Amino acid sequence: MRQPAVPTPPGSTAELAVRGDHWRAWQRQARELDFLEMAAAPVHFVKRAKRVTDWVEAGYTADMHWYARSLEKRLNPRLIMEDAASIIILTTPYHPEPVYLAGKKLARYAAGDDYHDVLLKKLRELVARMTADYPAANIRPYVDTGPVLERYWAQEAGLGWIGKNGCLISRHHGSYLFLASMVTNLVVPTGRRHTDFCGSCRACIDACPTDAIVGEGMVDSRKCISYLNIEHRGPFEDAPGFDDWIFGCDICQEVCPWARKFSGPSLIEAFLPRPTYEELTPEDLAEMEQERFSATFRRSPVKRTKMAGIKRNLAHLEHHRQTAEPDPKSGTQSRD
Ligand code: B12
Ligand code: SF4
Ligand code: SF4
Repeated sequence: MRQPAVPTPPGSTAELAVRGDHWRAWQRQARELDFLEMAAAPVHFVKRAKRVTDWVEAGYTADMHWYARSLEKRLNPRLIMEDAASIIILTTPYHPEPVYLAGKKLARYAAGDDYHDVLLKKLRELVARMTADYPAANIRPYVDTGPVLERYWAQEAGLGWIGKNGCLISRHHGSYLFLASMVTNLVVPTGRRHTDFCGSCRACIDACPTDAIVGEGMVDSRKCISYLNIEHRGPFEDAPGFDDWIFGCDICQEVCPWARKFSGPSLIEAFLPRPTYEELTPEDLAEMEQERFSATFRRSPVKRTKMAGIKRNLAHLEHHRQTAEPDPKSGTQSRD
């Protein structure tokens, strides 16, 4: 895709230039709201956009057709907000220890309440404060809910780098982090692009059981367990084993030395694991009726697959457990 010129935002006047003391006060408030870090990058047309267009053109979006529809906005934030000047990214950790649902592996990010709801609420509080300080401000907050390349902007803002596993990794906090973003016409103090620290390591690429990491930082969703057991609708055709993951997958982070060494606890109680999940048996889950499903997974990201999806995933794990063949990656009998 040709890189269009990005004009200077029309509103970059004194009333939109944020003073350092205001910025620091907002960062303090962000910490009080349980965000770990808050940093910003100046708006520009995404560099190395070909990586993203290649990802779409290769079919790596699988059935996430909404992604291609918003591609131009993802590459050029001025299509989201004409006078956008800065993109602000915030991080907060989720629970870093293994989590189980009915004895199966559950992605850590789904241990507690849905992060979209929890973080958007916090973000809106911050936006209210920022708008009170700068009435001419236009601020759009997103938590995975808008056409924003959140990991890209996090790296541009200096919060970490996009690892070969595709995740944003912080040198101080690992990668079990949620990202939240704001597109704004405010001109805020910006950080410096973070350099990559993967070096010659390729542990994530080697550990991915379905070979879904097809290039450095390039994940083919069609092969990724996290896509298949969360986003895919309908029955699985020729799907691989899921290594006992019932919802999501954390393998490419579990093996990452940065995630292993630097992950800290979640700061938000709503993200802690729910004890009821461990008490459930596979039979409970398989026989669950809608009413109990809705109560058990109230406010949880697991609801995204709906009851039919989670039962399908469970049946898939059970099927693979029965037909398990030696796992070529570990040389041992596969668990699923
Ligand atoms: C679509 C999507 C998915 C898809 C596709 C994943 C993917 N890798 O793209 C699926 C469903 C598979 C998925 C899975 C997961 N996701 Co997801 N997902 C998204 C979403 C909505 C868009 C991501 C996207 O734009 N992908 C397209 C690719 C092309 O974009 P990109 O990787 O950013 O592209 C950059 C790199 O290629 C990089 N690059 C350029 N050149 C080079 C060169 C090298 C050498 C490298 C390494 C990189 C690099 O620059 C490109 C431009 O930015 C974001 C939210 C958002 N709005 O950003 C969440 C998001 C990325 N997901 C998130 C999470 C937590 C997950 C899971 C961990 C959940 C789980 N446990 O199951 C897994 C991780 C799988 C993985 N290894 O990536 C978090 C990640 C937080 C973090 N610390 O990084 C996000 C940011 C949501 C959030 N707000 O917190 N996800
Ligand atoms: S989330 Fe799992 S399946 Fe997807 S790339 Fe990472 S290790 Fe592979
Ligand atoms: S496992 Fe190694 S290559 Fe993969 S993201 Fe972590 S440091 Fe980078």
